[in-house]
Amino acid sequence: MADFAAMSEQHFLDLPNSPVNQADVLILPVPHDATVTYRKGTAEGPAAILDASEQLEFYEEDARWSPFEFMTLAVLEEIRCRPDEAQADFHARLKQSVSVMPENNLFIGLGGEHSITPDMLFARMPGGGTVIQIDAHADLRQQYHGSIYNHACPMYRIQEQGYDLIQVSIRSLHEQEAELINSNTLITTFFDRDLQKQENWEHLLETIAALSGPVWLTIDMDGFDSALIAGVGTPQPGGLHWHQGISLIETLMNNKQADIRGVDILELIPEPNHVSDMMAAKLVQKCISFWGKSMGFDKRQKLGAQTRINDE
Ligand SMILES: [Mn+2]
Repeated sequence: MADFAAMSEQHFLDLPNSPVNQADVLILPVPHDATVTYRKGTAEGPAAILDASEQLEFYEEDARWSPFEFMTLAVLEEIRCRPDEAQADFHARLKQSVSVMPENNLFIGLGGEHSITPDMLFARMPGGGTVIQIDAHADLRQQYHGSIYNHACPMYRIQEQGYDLIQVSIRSLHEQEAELINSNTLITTFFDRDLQKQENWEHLLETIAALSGPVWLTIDMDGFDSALIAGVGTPQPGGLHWHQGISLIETLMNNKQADIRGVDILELIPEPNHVSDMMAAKLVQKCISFWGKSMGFDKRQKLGAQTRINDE
């Protein structure tokens, strides 16, 4: 297990990787792009996010600290579908790989397409819990193009297992998905248009602040405004502003009753101008910063990853 991380040649913020069982943050690249239906390229997402992270400052301006003065991290060796590997076998292997990782850390999966979320989530919170999904699409199709592993289906697989689901920024769905939302009391959907009203936005943040128990946050990049994030495969007009996304993450990470079992950031297609890549990288940084500050890691000794390099 310990040399899992040592084998990885990828880095976040250009920082040194710690052994997996000593890292406060685990970042798993999953460059998987098997079923995307419109524009391809999500397999390049994880590497683009890690590349863009080199341009971030160590100082995180919202929580006003440098998380990696105090925290360690490990970018894990990526998990990708082998040539000729069946989709079911790949997804089972991904779940198995994540299930044997140490648990006392912040886990962040980088996609890749949205089909990878159930595997990581089932591995990290097998006993149930709440899933917060930022997404333009409901992703509640039972199957699509003949596969339950299509990127239109992950939230169906999750609600089917009895997890509570909170959907945010939804603005495109099939009639059957709308019927499922109406009939399944485990699903709470905050439609994008409704979130334009301040009272509904505040209700969403209050809902997140009141969560308890295991929680997973899945961020499909198309949940954000496509004028801001052009680098997605299935763009939809409307969507969250940057600062709304940050407020949501901050509210979740500051909720001490919530046990954050993992985050995933998915469906990025890198863009030549790097705006979308940078935004995804900065979302990773915000998750780490808010979570670490909430855990009180700023009171630790300064023995983090950043103290092992010279950033001048
Ligand atoms: Mn999605």
